[in-house]
Amino acid sequence: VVHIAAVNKDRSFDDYQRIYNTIAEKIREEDEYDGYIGYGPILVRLGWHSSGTYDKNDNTGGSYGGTMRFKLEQSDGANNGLGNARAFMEPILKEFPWISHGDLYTLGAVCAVQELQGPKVKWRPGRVDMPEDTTPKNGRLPDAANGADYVRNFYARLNMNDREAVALTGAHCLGRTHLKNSGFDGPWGAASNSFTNEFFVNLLNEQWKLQKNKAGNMQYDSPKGYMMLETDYALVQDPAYLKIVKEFANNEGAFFKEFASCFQKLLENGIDYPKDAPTYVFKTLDEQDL
Ligand code: CCH
Repeated sequence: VVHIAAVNKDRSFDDYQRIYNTIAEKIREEDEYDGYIGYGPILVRLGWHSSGTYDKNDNTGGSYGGTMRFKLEQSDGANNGLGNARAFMEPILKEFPWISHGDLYTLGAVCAVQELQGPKVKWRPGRVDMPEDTTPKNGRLPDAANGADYVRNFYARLNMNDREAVALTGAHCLGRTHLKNSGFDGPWGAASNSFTNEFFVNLLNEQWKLQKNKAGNMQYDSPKGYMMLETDYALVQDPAYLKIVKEFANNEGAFFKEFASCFQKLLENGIDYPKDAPTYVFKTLDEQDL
């Protein structure tokens, strides 16, 4: 399967920055969502789940076709709760009907990372909506009830090495788990709507205890009320992962740099960009005094 980015010559950086600003302003306005966490974290999850179906072995899945707009993909149990993020995007699609679903979902994730004080993430347009029969089968997103070997294998399918796997998981500084969505309960830390290296600091410094939650699933809990999935905790159980966790806990700049590059890679997996395709770095609302 080959997915070639289609660059829309009628659209410029300003057109995409306008969409960025519209999403960013809506995040700012609707700040009461999910106990005042806001929509940032779930927009990051929408972009990641749109991309996380990629399989490097046959180049299927990924963000290109925008197949997250179809019931088949939405009904994957791993996507429970993302209806709120898609509903957030509905009026944006109405206002900018020329953007593809894949471009919108990935741009939304980049916008959320940046507006929540994370690193600048380069973004390229050109994803094209594809028909329903190209939707990947359910079951390609990760299952949290697993250890380091599973995590390493999972990220290998996305063409990600150990350092990239650890950096990507650091997005769990954002948001929280919800019993009604995933059967897990609680946030990973205190600052659920700002992008920091707190996930790694908490992994190393909290007193973690593996226990069964109200839904009967195993998770690590700390006295402060934070949680870790088993796949998160695997990052301190495996010696190669642990080394990287320590680096990112001690050096937020190193985490930001790695996250910016592997998040772009995640969102672009499986897409061929023509040589003349533009790369955009969006300005935050703050930088525009908006
Ligand atoms: Fe994640 N994630 N994630 N995750 N995730 C959940 C929530 C978020 C796994 C499982 C879960 C990444 C990797 C993994 C976010 C970003 C990323 C939830 C709770 C589970 C379960 C969902 C709920 O209950 O609402 C597993 C397993 C992996 C594999 O290692 C990666 C990679 C990213 C992004 C780069 C974000 C953000 C959330 C919070 C969403 C919210 O609504 O607050």
